[in-house]
Amino acid sequence: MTANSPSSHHTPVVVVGAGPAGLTVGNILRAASVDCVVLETESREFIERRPRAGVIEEWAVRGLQRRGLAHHLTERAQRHSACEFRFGGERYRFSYTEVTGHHHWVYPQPLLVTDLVHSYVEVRGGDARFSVRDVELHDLDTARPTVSYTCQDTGERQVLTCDFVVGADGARGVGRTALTPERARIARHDYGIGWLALLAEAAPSADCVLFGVHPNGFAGHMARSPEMTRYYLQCPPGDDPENWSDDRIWSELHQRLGASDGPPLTEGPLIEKRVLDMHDYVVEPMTYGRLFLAGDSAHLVAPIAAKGLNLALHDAFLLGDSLVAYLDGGDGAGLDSYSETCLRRVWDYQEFSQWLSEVYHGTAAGDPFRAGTTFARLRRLFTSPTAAAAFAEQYLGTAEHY
Ligand code: RFL
Repeated sequence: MTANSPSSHHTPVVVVGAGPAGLTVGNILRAASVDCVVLETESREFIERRPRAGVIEEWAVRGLQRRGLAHHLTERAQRHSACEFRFGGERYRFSYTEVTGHHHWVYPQPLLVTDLVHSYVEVRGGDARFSVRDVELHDLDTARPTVSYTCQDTGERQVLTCDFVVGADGARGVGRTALTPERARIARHDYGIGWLALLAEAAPSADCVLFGVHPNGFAGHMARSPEMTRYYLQCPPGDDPENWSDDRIWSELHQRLGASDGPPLTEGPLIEKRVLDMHDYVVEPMTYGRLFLAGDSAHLVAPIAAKGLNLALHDAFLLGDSLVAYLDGGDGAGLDSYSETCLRRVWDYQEFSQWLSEVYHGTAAGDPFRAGTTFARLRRLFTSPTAAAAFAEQYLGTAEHY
């Protein structure tokens, strides 16, 4: 099929993927009256319920606010000012707000996606096409790329011609696969570790994120809402969630997050149980011709330091603003430097995740040397104000320059 077929249509930007990255770009374009089409393989109902992230950095919320996208978030999200490490049966609270004056926002990703879809479709009149199939990208190295897809309702093949394609379709989409080894380098890192990711219909058991550093393996506790808590348990990579009965899960959580003076965990039904293999990748550069990747399609960061959603938003702000500058006024400087600017923060966050991974997992590696250095890292956070300030800056993403 060609761009001249009867079902073809032109729009300045096609955004592939309605996750936080794609929807934020779409909203920025629509706010500047730039037309675009957002294509999404899942239904609207599905993406508005898909549970994932929850921790959003302050600069990212400010970025959403500046673009009129954080109204509900700032009304409903919780602010967190500390995290707590638990090891050797003791609690070590790290009050990052005391160190930096900054905090984290906790707002479930499905709520953010719901807000972004609503703003894009109902408020800004954006064109979003859900449940599409077989999306393909063509002619990306020309000034007139096309995107084709099959419409679920009619079964017909549709073609969109455009000036730019935004590949915001996550880790398994077509955006990343378009960046073949001849077009970009993909750097990968595998931690060789799995996490059993759990969602419990249970109130959070603490007013902050908990990191359990235990000889059995890492355990994490992250509030999502007053009724919902995310837990993680380190497990072998590729482990079958069926190996984890509810009783085994709660028993391990109690052990790994236990502390002599800590209140017991509040248990509840486990509504999600899946194994995530901890790995990262970075696509460099994040662009090819008229294709610009944003979010997880360009860089996957294991949820160790809760950075993925934040990086997706960072890309989207830069890309949305740069596309508007180019399409409105012919200023291409932002698009030219887009990949390089994003990647500086991406690599910084990847490095921090790697550092933190050793803190979480080092004591359970069965290697007394790694256990010794892990405890040294932990002790340093609570004895050295300089180390504490550096950790807080990385944890909150508050460095002045990347
Ligand atoms: P998304 O959210 O994956 O959205 C991509 C969208 O593209 C659609 N899609 C396609 N659409 C059209 N054509 C195709 N061919 C398509 N293929 C796919 C998908 O259906 C989807 O709707 O990517 P985006 O926008 O880049 O956003 C990235 C974030 O979702 C991700 O980084 C975070 O969820 C990662 N993450 C966390 N990040 C944080 O910053 N803080 C956290 O606390 C945090 N916790 C997590 C997480 C990710 C997790 N999982 C499931 C991997 C916890 C978990 C369990």
